[in-house]
Amino acid sequence: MKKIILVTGATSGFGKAIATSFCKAGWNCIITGRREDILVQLAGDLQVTYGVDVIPLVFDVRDRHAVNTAISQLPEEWQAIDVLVNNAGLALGRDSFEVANLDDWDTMIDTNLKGLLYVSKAVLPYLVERKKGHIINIGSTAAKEVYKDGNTYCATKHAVDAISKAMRIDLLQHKIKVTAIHPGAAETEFSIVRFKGDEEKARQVYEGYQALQAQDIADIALYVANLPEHVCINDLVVTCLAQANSMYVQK
Ligand code: NDP
Ligand code: 8X3
Repeated sequence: MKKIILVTGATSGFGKAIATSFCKAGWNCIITGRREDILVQLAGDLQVTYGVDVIPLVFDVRDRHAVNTAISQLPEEWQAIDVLVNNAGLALGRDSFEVANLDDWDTMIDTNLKGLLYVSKAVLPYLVERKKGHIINIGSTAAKEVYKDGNTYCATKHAVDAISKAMRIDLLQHKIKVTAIHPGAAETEFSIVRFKGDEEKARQVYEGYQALQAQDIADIALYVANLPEHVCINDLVVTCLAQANSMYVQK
């Protein structure tokens, strides 16, 4: 029987690469995101290319009701989820605390933290029932150190770090693994979203060094998900060679 993975934020970047890598490895896949056209197209492509089953679930992770409805109504054969990847997330703006935008802060907190909580709570009953499963939370190097003008984005990722540790303790009794993967700068749509469509500003973030690529994170997710039953990588920080931590990149 094929294993099942649910990946949030699969319309681009890490999520898309993770969904693709797991499908390539023969897993059935539940992919989620808000952009329905991209999600449906990706589901079709993955099914045809890799001969696995893929279902797209369109919801905004900030919408608790929509999250619950979509996940609780999964057909029975899709409820045996082996791995949940909480990946959907974003940064909005890179501004000093006193001028940063409160709406941006709300969106980051609602998406990166509350969205992750809503999806986890909705999926958990399926894992608890089977007394097995693996939750992989995508944090960031911004979960480990705060950098200038990163204020609330860093705070949401510190919260992902904390909640991953807390989940690990509480879910041990159900034999559920919890892994936090903390990537450094990676070339995805992340900076385009952060700088609200300013592609030139986004490009400059990755100028002068070889940043991580989405595939690097997908390879790592596939590795941690395929370890023996008794082995769990709890916390993993990964940067490109040019980056030492969230504050220092050698260009
Ligand atoms: P992308 O912008 O390429 O992808 C983000 C994904 O999140 C998209 O699929 C988007 O889908 C989804 N998403 C965003 N908001 C929502 C929402 N409200 N509801 C549902 N889905 C949502 O960025 P990355 O792949 O780089 O980012 C993925 C994760 O990795 C994020 O949590 C990010 O913070 C983290 N990260 C990124 C790093 C980087 O440098 N790129 C480094 C460290 C961590 P859609 O728009 O269709 O809803
Ligand atoms: C995303 C990477 O460097 O903007 O988490 O924090 S960074």
